[in-house]
Amino acid sequence: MEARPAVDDAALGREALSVLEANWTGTATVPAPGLYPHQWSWDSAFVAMGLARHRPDRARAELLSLLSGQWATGMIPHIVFHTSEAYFPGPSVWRSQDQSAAPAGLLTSGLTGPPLHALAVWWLWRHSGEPEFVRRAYPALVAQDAYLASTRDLGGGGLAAIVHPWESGMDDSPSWDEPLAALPEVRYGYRDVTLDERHPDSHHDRYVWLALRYRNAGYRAEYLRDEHPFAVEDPMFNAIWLASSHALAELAPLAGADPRPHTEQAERLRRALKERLWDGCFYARDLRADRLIPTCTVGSFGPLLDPGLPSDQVNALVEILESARFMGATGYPVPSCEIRSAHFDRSRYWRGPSWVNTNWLLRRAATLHGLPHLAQLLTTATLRLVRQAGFRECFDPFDGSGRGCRDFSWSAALTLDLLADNVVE
Ligand code: 9WN
Repeated sequence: MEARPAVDDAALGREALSVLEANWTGTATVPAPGLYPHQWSWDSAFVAMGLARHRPDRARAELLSLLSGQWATGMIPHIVFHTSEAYFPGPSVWRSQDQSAAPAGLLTSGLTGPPLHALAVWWLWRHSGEPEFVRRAYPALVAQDAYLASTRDLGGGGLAAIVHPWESGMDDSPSWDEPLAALPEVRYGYRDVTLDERHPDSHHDRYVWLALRYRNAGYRAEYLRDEHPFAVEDPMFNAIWLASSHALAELAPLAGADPRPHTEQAERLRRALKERLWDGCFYARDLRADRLIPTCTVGSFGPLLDPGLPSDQVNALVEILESARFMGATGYPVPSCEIRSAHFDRSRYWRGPSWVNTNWLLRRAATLHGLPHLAQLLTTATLRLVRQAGFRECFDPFDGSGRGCRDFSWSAALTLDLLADNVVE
């Protein structure tokens, strides 16, 4: 454990705000200086939610700047490049400028990310009002929803498929091992020092190969449907979409729109998650092999974000989450992979460490299901992590020591939100 001065809540909050100030470029908040020098999709949504009570103006600017990268297809890219700072894979890999659907004058990646943005807009609305902002963002959010429902329903069962591990935001999760192993042996050839340093032992050759295949196919929907070799229905990605559908239903009247399509979408997603991914726990489905991937990860608990999840599923998931398979055995919740799995690794990115963003999502889920004890435990333990180790990218789940980069934006932003709610009465 790194030594770190103990700080009180007010000081911790000030530190968090100063990290976010330092990571603000004038246009967007970078996830971390140096390592991640551009704007990432779900990072921006988390940052906006964390800033909602402190800097709603900045939170709105953050989301609008991300939405400016949206493609005409409705796809919100997982990275928007506002500057020319070096990062691999950068604009020369994605070549968004060659795509007529990409925004003019702004470079982006060609993949998408977890669709958290409607929830973020709702969160901002809830904490700061401002119907004008909702009206402005609403059409983009509806277009994103339509894109997922049409272009990404590759399995035809009502769920969206991710077509690259990077789209999950949980890049190295063991859930992708099987579908990645089924790809041909590839050597991309180009060794990128920064990528290898960021995440040693990752499947980088295959990641880059997959991205290039999709790009070379012109990011076409037909190619994804008929040829792309990686297509996975991920419970967390779809649960976030479901949570955003509920949010859209509440935002619709503010934009003068009918909430019903969004309520129906949420119900469709709930049914599809159960039919396609439930087997006592939620698992990812490999569409190319047509089977469930039998590893339980923190993503398995994503469907708890649905306030309408039936109580038998809620109880089963909470039992697993609190058991010695997950937070019952580690000092610091929530390990990103079940600890008894052969894939568990306490130090490897998304294969064991605990993350502030998934803790925050599960805390929200616990609140939605009337589980205040679990919500408080997640709040307290997450605050303990950042107090002790700083705003690190992720943390060893056993001893709480920091992993990955420092001054990580979503760790700082969500700390602000946890502090705001952590009022002891
Ligand atoms: C690839 C920025 C992003 C997060 C992801 C995290 C990591 C990128 C990388 O960093 O992914 O998109 O270089 O590994 O896995 O969740 O959005 O913080």
